[in-house]
Formats: sequence, structure tokens, C-alpha cells
Amino acid sequence: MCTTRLFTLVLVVQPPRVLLGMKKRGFGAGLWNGFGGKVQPGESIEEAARRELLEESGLTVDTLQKMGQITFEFVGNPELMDVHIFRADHFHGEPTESDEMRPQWFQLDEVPFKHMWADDIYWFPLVLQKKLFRGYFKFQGQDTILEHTLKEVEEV
Ligand code: 6U4
Repeated sequence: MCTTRLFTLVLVVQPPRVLLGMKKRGFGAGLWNGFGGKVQPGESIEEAARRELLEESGLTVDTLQKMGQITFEFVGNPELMDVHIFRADHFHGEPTESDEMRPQWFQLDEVPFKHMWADDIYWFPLVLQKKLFRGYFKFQGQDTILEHTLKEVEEV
């Protein structure tokens, strides 16, 4: 039987730049990504997004915009990952390295997709255009997408 686990992912976007973090350990180590993690019991998804952003980057934000939801399946793993993706345009604090992430600003035309999860190149442009989306990606290992769907939606 499949179970689903909730995760968050926050992109801090300040055109012409975006803040990404190099994941230093655990799932996705060695890849640049937004900031996020597992939703803990008793927490709302948005509370988890704010907590993970603060823990991993040192930043707080006033407003998080819900942008998308993607379900990830990894062949051989019965647990699906339900990742809720947010965009923040304003923040407080200074990006600060944590045990888990090393933050760095990237110009929007120099986003390091080759060193990011393979799905990011599909949906990242939608986040920049403030378009809402839902998707599904089936991975074999951490590099290969076997199947995917991605559609724009009115509401997430
Ligand atoms: P621990 O180690 O339990 O403290 P935690 O920070 O709670 O970890 P973690 O690091 O496992 O959770 O969360 C994984 C992060 O990676 C989440 O922000 C979601 C994100 N993520 C997972 N699969 C992804 C994918 N295919 N593409 C992507 N982000 C992904 O862009």
C-alpha cells in the first residue's frame, strides 16, 4: 500500500535573482534546491514551510505564496512525497549557512539546473511567472524521470 508524506519547498525570488541552497546532507545532498523539509505532526504546511526556511537559510518572510504541488514517486519506494512549493518575494534577515544548506544567490538566467533535481527545470519557470501548477514525477533513482505530468491550475 502507498502512503504519502508531506514536504515543503520555498523559493525566495527577487528578480533578477533567486536564493538556492546547496543541500549538504541527507536526501538530495549535492544538489541546489529551495529550502524545505518534512511537515511535522501538529504543524500546518505553511508553518512547516516557514520553520524549514528559517532553520535552513536563517530567513523569515511575511508572505508565502502557494505556487504548486508535486507528487514524487521513486521506483521501489512505497512512500510518495507530496511536495508543496511556495514563493517568497520579500524576506527578513541575512542568508546564513546551516548544517543542512549553504545558501547562494543565482541570477535567474544562471540557475544551475544541471546540479538540481531533474524535475526543477519543468516547473521553475512557472514559479517565476507566478503560475500555479500541479504535477507528478516518477523517478528511477535520483536522476531519471520515467514519467511525468504537469499542468497549470486555478488554485493549489
Ligand atoms: P531531516 O533530515 O529529516 O531533518 P527534512 O529537512 O525534514 O530532513 P528533507 O531534507 O528530507 O526533510 O526534505 C527534502 C526536501 O527536498 C524538501 O524540501 C522537498 C525537496 N525535494 C524532494 N524531492 C525533490 C525533487 N524531486 N525536486 C525538488 N525538490 C525535492 O526540487
